Amino acid sequence: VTICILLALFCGLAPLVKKGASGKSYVANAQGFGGNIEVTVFVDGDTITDITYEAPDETPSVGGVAMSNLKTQIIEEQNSNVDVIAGATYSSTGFLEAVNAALNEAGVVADGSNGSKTVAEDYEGTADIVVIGGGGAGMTAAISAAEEGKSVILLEKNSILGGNTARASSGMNAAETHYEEEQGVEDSVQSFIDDTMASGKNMNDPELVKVLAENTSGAIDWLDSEGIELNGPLATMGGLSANRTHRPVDADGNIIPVGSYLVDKLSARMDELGIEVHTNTAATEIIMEDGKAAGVKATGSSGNNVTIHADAVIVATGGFGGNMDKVTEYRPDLEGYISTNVTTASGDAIDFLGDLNADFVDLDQIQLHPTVVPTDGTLVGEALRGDGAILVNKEGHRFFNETGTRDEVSAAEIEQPTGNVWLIVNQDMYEGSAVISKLEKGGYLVNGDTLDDLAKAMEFDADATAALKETVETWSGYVASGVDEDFGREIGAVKTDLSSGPYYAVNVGPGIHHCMGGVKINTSAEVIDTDGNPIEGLYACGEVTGGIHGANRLGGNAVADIVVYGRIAAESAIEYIEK
Ligand code: MEZ
Repeated sequence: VTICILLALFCGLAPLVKKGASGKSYVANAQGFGGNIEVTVFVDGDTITDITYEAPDETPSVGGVAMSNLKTQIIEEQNSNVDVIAGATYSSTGFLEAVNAALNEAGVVADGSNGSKTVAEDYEGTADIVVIGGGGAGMTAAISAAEEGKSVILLEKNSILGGNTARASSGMNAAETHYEEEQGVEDSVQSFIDDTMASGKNMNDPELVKVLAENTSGAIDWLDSEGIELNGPLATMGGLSANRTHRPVDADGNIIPVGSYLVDKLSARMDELGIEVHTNTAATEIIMEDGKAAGVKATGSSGNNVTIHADAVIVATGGFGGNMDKVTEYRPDLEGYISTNVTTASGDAIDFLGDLNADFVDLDQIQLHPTVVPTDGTLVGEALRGDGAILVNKEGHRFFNETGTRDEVSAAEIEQPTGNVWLIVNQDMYEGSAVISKLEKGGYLVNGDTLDDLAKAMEFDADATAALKETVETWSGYVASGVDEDFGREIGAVKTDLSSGPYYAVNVGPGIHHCMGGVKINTSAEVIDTDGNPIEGLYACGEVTGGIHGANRLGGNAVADIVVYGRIAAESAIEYIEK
């Protein structure tokens, strides 16, 4: 990062680095996960402070206290009133987004991650390819194109890169990979297809699904080649008939959230490749010349005009699950649900692609994820259920197969007395899982050495406490016998029988998570218009597209989608440019 910023400063790009009120050039980079983030502040190209900020245990991982502590600490460390630009490569349940927002509020301008730029003045640039959206799909496309020697400019509406990818916790589904072979998992591309179609209620576009399934193994190899290794223990999630969820681990072998890992690694690679990134920059219009996409018009942070001319445009703006107006336009019944989405998943592409007569499919297919913290939308990863967590209602009873598909489990939760339920794990699961420790650091877990203690922490009455103890004992028996006599859950992948404590629980309920619908594409990621023809030079990938996931997406298939179709969009754009 330092090298990039120094290069930027010494190579005549200085006007793109913001000057603060003090007249100094400044940029900060923050990265990390869980309660810990590392913040590096550069002023005039020199590192002036390099600190690790640990959110105090009593501090929620989202909230004013943590943010103001961070700001104070930066200022104290610097011992001067330097202007700071904070960028974050990772957003832990919105933590760093919140940090950025706080710094912004304090009059400190967020400048995006890894030396990316927010340009306050009108700006005009040219590249071979412009990518709109800096989540996993956009970054994959940008990197793939840059590695083939194309110049790329990426625009991101948020102040940081990552989009909803940064929030994915569990993993990436892939079939017939070398990791599956090494870990003795039997799987097939056909099984991936069958599971995806069944979960999507056959509303999916079968050609798009086939291409997704056939390319997941190659996507894992590509990630490997980028130094992005999903080499942890393979897991399962709702609706999967094999342990095909690939997860990353840290240096100590602890399972870590897939999204932050990907975002950290992909954004670092973008840096290495020198991809020009404009954060705080929202696309408003695709420039068309002679019926072909020829660039993008966007609005920067100060309302300034950003115009990028390019030979091809890749749209990777994500869904609209962060925009309740749009969600309820298509699904009035979802009014009032919390969302796991970043607010910049706002569906702007529906407008600017709609202006071009692009076709859209399944916009009313919006997924509720069953394990979302109802107070703030924090996602509790689905792989925890695959690994052995159970769900109980406030009466202490299990009520459904925890590894059913998301639509089924969410619907079952809505039927429960409060609509919210408890996800229960134990110390066996906590060991080796940074995913669980992250939830604890965030203040989301209650715990108890015994089930009585846990029930007390969950404020269960005597009947519910007795029921909880019976539920766990019965469940342990099912794990031992290999048969869930109540709900027919597959026991194979379960790693603990929950028979011993200490125990931990998190209150969860359904939350708006994924937009299955979006702009229509073909298997080359070309955007299709309402007459059924590709719009020349225009490509789309990731959650902005519709048709891949049908009526219900499988957990872990979005991460597969962004890598597979991000790469395809780049390949198609390159082929088009070179023709
Ligand atoms: O695919 C997802 O949405 C995902 C990985 C979410 C999760 O539960 O972690």
